[in-house]
Amino acid sequence: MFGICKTKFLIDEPFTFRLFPFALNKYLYTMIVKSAEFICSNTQISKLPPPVKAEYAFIGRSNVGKSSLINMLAGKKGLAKTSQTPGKTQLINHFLINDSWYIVDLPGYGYARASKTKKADWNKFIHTYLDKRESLQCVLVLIDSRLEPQKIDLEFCNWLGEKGLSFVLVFTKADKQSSLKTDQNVAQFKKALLQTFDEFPQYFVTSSETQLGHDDILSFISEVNKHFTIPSINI
Ligand SMILES: Nc1nc2c(ncn2[C@@H]2O[C@H](COP(=O)(O)OP(=O)(O)O)[C@@H](O)[C@H]2O)c(=O)[nH]1
Ligand SMILES: [Mg+2]
Repeated sequence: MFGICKTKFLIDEPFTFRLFPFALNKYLYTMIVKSAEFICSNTQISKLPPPVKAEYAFIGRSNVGKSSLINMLAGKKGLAKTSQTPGKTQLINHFLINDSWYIVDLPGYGYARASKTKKADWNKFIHTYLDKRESLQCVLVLIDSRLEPQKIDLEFCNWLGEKGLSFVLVFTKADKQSSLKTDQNVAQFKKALLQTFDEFPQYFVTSSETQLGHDDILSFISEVNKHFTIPSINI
């Protein structure tokens, strides 16, 4: 589907990692979101919608700004719920955009007060979804642009790398500090990630307050959608 690139994952043996072949500055137009609707919440992988539409999983630490970003992209304030307090429910939420592709809202990781068992359950549930979902095109890993590289984010990226899953990075809340500070934190994250990867994935700097990143992310998704073909399994 995409150019397959051998990328060295330094901790392990070299592995196959899908890279997106198009550069950001090649995007010609922005997708216009005409409709965005909530389809379902699931606690069971077996009950997800059939994998016949391209889907994009949004994930990150609790409070990273995931719901706000989804609402911003969809142009609908109340679509994904936003809150100051991290939710307890572990749900996979599907939102259908323009009747053609899904935004998938995954539970946030790294909620400090969750018990060990809860964290293990989260891992199993999410890892199974990410690893097995045939129609998943890309994981958007949200990173708080105000922070220095966080171990939990790097570990998650490394897990995606080990599994050979395609991902891009989305740095959130950029309006909260100067662009210089954001650039510094992105550069630090890059440095940290390059200890285990030999290429830095595509990334976006965003703000749900100012809409920064809106056009670029939607253009990226629109480009990937062009290459989507319905998987022949499980239909
Ligand atoms: N200034 C600013 N605040 C944000 C942004 N994104 C999220 N927030 C705030 O950060 C908090 C957590 O956001 P939320 O979307 O609920 O995070 P989630 O837990 O990852 O879904 C809320 O108070 C949001 O208003 C942003 O881009 N800029
Ligand atoms: Mg949320």
